[in-house]
Amino acid sequence: REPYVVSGKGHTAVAINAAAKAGEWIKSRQGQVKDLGTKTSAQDLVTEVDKGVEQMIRRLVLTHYPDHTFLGEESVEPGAAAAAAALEEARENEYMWIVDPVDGTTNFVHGFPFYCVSIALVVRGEITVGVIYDPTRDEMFVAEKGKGAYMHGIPTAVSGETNLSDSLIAMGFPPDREFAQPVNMAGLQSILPQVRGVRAGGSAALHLAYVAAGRVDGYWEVGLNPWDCAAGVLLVLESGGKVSDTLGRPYDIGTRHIVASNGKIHEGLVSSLTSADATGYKL
Ligand code: 2AM
Ligand code: CA
Ligand code: CA
Ligand code: CA
Repeated sequence: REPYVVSGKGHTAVAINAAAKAGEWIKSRQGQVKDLGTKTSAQDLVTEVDKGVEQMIRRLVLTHYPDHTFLGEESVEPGAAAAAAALEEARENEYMWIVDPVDGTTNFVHGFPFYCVSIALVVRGEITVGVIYDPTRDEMFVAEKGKGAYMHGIPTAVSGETNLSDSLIAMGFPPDREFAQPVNMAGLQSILPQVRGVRAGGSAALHLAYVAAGRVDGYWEVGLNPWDCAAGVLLVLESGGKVSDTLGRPYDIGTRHIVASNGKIHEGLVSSLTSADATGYKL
């Protein structure tokens, strides 16, 4: 394997190091969860590994940058309102780390090897570093604002596909039955007949990394939080792709309903979701 580091710059090296250590630990715990709990619903899972890994990453980051703000999924009360409030508060600091210790907890719990660590650094509202690490495949995706995106030293690039009908599309089903499930069913019904295939892997961050790497042509999901998206969004943008909300408006760190693609099929995805009233927004 090529070294993980894109440049010698401190922030990126710290993010990569934390993601690598965290990922190694998560992988070693697969199949050995001791404390399985739930959050907003019986489908919204959390384990001692999610909490422990978040503490580990927090320590690794704050040792280097004690003045920075650390926003981690497991340190925020569950629910959209608490997430928005935590983001507002964290935004007051110039430097904000946004971390999802395990993205794809349900997969992790079941031993379905599709989960990752996601670490982003936001500087004055701009995502400047994005790191996503898949410990199962030992794949480290790294993006730096203005400097491109890489996996183990090799630049990642979105696909060149221009036809929706030849596209492989990823989506996600967050475990929110009241809000997300009806929206997702409508979206799936609209998009599935128009494309080559649809995949729902269960990790928003890893799906975004796969858009960046050209492994899928596009991806959409509603009801996400900043820690699911921030790192992956920079990966997609630095790989030549496009990210917006489900109505086609520019992505912002508070965007919850997201479309990411190679750019060429973006308009098709957005208009399909809009015409099916599957954007997650009240139209
Ligand atoms: P997680 O594994 O970190 O919780 C699956 O479609 C995606 O939804 C995953 O990225 C998953 O992240 C996320 N997710 C899980 N529970 C959620 C919830 N209650 N609300 C919003 N997103 C959630
Ligand atoms: Ca979670
Ligand atoms: Ca997540
Ligand atoms: Ca998580």
